[in-house]
Amino acid sequence: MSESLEVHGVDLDDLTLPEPTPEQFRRSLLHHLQYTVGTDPEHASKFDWRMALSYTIRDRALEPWFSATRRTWNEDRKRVYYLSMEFLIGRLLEDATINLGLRDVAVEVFDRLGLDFADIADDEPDAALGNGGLGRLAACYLESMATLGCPAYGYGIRYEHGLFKQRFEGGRQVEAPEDWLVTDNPWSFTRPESAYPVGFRGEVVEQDGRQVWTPQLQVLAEAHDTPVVGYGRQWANTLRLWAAKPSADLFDLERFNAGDFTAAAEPEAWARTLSRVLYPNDTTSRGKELRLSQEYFLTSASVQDIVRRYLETHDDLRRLPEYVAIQMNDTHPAIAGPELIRLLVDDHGFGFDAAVDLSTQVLGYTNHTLLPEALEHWSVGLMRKVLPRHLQIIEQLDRRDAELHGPRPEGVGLILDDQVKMGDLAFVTSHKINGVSALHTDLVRRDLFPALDSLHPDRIVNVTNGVTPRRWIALANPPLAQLLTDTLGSGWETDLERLRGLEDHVDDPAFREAFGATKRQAKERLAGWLADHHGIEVPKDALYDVQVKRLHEYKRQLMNILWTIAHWQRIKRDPGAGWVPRVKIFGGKAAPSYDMAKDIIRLINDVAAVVNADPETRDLLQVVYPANYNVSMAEKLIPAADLSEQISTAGMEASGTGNMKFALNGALTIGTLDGANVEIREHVGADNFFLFGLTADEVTARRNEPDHARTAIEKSQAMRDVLQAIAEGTFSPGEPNRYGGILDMLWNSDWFLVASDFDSYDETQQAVDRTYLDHERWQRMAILNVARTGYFSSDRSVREYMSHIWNITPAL
Ligand code: GPW
Repeated sequence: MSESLEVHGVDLDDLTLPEPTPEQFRRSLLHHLQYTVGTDPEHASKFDWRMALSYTIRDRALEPWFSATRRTWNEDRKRVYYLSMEFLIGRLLEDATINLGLRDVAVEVFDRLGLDFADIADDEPDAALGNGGLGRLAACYLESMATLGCPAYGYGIRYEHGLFKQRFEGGRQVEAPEDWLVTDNPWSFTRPESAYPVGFRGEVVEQDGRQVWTPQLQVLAEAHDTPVVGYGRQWANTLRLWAAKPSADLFDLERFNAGDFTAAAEPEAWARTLSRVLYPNDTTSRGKELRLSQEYFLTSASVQDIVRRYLETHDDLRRLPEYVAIQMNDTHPAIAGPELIRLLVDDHGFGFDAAVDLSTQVLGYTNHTLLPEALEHWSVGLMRKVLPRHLQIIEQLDRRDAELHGPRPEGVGLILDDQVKMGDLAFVTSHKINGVSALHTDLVRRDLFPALDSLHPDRIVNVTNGVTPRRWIALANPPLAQLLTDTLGSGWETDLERLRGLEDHVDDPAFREAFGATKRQAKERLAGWLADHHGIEVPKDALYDVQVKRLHEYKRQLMNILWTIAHWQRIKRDPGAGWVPRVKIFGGKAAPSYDMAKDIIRLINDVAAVVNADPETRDLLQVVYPANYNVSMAEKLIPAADLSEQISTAGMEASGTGNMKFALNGALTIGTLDGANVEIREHVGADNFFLFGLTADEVTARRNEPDHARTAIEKSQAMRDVLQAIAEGTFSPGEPNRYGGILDMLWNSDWFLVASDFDSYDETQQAVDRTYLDHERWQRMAILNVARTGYFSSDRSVREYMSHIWNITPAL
C-alpha cells in the first residue's frame, strides 16, 4: 500500500511498527508500564497493567490510522460522516486487540508474566455513551466502515457521564451516576486545536437584505478523537467526540470583580452542562431545552468541522456532495439541514434554493421508530428562543415546500400545532430516508410519511440492520469462533455468508457434538460469572432462556414474567411431569422516570425471590436478573443463550439487533413477526424459529375491539391464575396491592396486547420445551440458525448504505 513518504525530512515508513514477536510485545508492554504509566512492574496493579496494555495496543492502531487518513487526503476521497447522539461502544481494548491481530501474542505474553489477559481486559469500564439499540448500531457500523475501508468519521458527544448504573434495592431499580472518565481514557486524543464556537439564543436582524444572527451565548466544542481500527489492520477511522468548554467571554469578569463569584460562574456551568450527561430515555423524547441544545451542539460542531475539512482542499462548495455524505442517526441531529443551509446562505453567499438543494444531496436520514412518543418535535417558542435563525430557515423551507407542491392536505408540513416536526424536517432535507428492517420500512412509507412518500417516491429505502461479527462472535464467543475457523477456515470474520458452509456439517454427529460443546462452555462461563459477580447459583445444564434489552412495555418483558409465573404454577401442580429445567434470565434498564417499566422490574425481582426459594421447583426453574445490563454483560450472556426472547408487539420494534446476535450465537428465537425477526425467520427457515402472536395488521385491528384485554383474559385459564396470584400478594407478601397498577392496566387497557398474545406465547413456549427434549433436533436447529444468519453482518448493511445512500466506494 505505502510508497515511501517524506514529511519534515522523516521517512514515514521508519515510524511504522513491524508485527511484534512476543518478545517485542513484552518489551513494549513493560516500557509503557514504566515510562507511560509510571509504575514499577513489581508493584503494578491490574489497572496499571491494563493501561500499559492499552497503550501497547494503541501504538499499533496508529499506523493504519495515519495511513488511512493520508490515503483519504491524497486520493481526495469522499468521506462519510455519521452523526449520532449515541455511540454505545463498550470496551475497546479487546476489540482493538482482535482487529489488530494481536490477541494470541497478548495472551501468550501475559501467560508468561503469570497474568491473565482476560482478567486484565475485564478491568476496562464500558464506554456507555448510549441507551440501547440505536447507539450500539452506530458502534457496529463504525467498526464495519473501518473494516471495509470506507473513509468515515463518527461524530458524537463526549458525555462525562454515560448511561446511569443500575442496582436493585428490595427489587427496585436505583440509579447512580456513571463515571467512565474518572480514570484515564487511554483511547482518546484531545485536539485542542480543533475547537469550534457554537452559538445559542440571541437575535436575528436584517442587514442589507441579509439575516444576521448574533448569538447571546457561545460554547466551545473541543474534539476528542478515538481511532476505530478495522479487522485485519488495513484501515482505521475516527470517532470524534465533542466536549463542551466555556469560551473565554462566558466568564463575567465584571461580576467576578464585584464579588459575585457564583453568578459570574453561571454561564460557564451552563456551557459544561452540554456534554455533562447522556439523556437516559430510550425511544422517548421529552422536548427539554437542554436536549435540544445538546443536539445542536453536536450538529453545529460537526457540520463546521466537515465544511472546514472540505475547504482545506477544495474551493467550490457546490461540489460538496461529491466528497461528503452526512448520515443522521434518527432525527436527533436533524438540525443539520438548517445548520448547513445557514452556513451556506449566511457565511458563503448561497441563495436559499441552491443551499437547500446542496444540503439535500449531502444528507441522509435513518428512521428507527414509529412510536409516537419517540417522534421528536420542538415547540416553535422554544426553537425561537434557542435557535432563532434556524427557526426562520425552517419556516422558509416550509413555505417553499408549500409553493413547490401546491395545496397541501391537512397535517402536511413541517410545523403543526405550533410544533416543529423533526421527522418531516429530516425528510425534506435528505436525499434518502431509510428504515431499519423490511417491515419497518414498509410501515414508514405507509403510516409515517405517506404524503412525503408520494411526493418523493424514490426517497424511502430499506437497509436492514446488522451487527459486527468481530465483537459478537470473535470477541464474545471464542470457542464458537474457533470451531468456525476449524470447520470453514479463516475468512468468515469478514465474509459472514461463509457460515452457510456449516449446513454441510449438520448431519455429522461429531460436528454437532463439537457445536454443543461450545454452547456448554459458554453456559459454564456464564454460570461462573453469575456466581462470582452476582452471588447467583444456576444449574449449568438447564435451558437458558434470555431476554436482555431496555425495559419497555412494547418489548413485553411483562408477558415473559407472567408466563414464568404460569410455568411455575404448572410445575407445582405436577412436579414429576418431566419438565425441562429452565433458567429465565432478564437484563435491562428502565428510564428513571418510566414508572410502569420500573414496576415491571420490581415484579421480575419479586417473582425471582419467591420462585428461587421454592424447594419444590428449585431444580426446574430459576429466575435471574443481574443488575446493570450493558455491552460487556451482553458479551457474556448472548453466547450462553439457548432461547432468545424477541416478543415485542408486532409493528412496534423497528428492527432489533439483539435478535441477530443471539441467532448468530446459536440461540433459537421465540418471537413475533416484528422488525427484523421477520427476515431472521425467512433466513433460518420457519421450521427453525418459534413464531407466535398477532401480526402488525392484526394488532391494529385488535386494538379497535372494545374490551379486547378483558375478553382475552377471560378466555385464558393460565392468565387468570397468574393474575390472581399477583393480586393475592404471592410475590408481594403483606402488600397484595403492590402491582395494582399493572393489573389494572392489563384488565382495562393493555395497549401492548399482552393478554391477546398470551395463550399463543404459552403454547409456543411449550413447543420449545418439547423440542429441547429432542436434543438432536435442537442441535440441528441451532446450527442452522448460525449457518443462515450471515446476512445480518453489519458489513452487509454498511455496503448497502455505501451503494444506495452514500454513493461511495471503499478504499480497500
Ligand atoms: F426512538 N432505537 C433505540 F428511534 O435504541 F430514536 N433508541 C432510540 O431512541 C430509537 C430507536 C428512536 C432502536 C429501535 O428501538 C430498535 O428497534 C432498532 O433495532 C435500533 O434502534 C437500531 O435501529
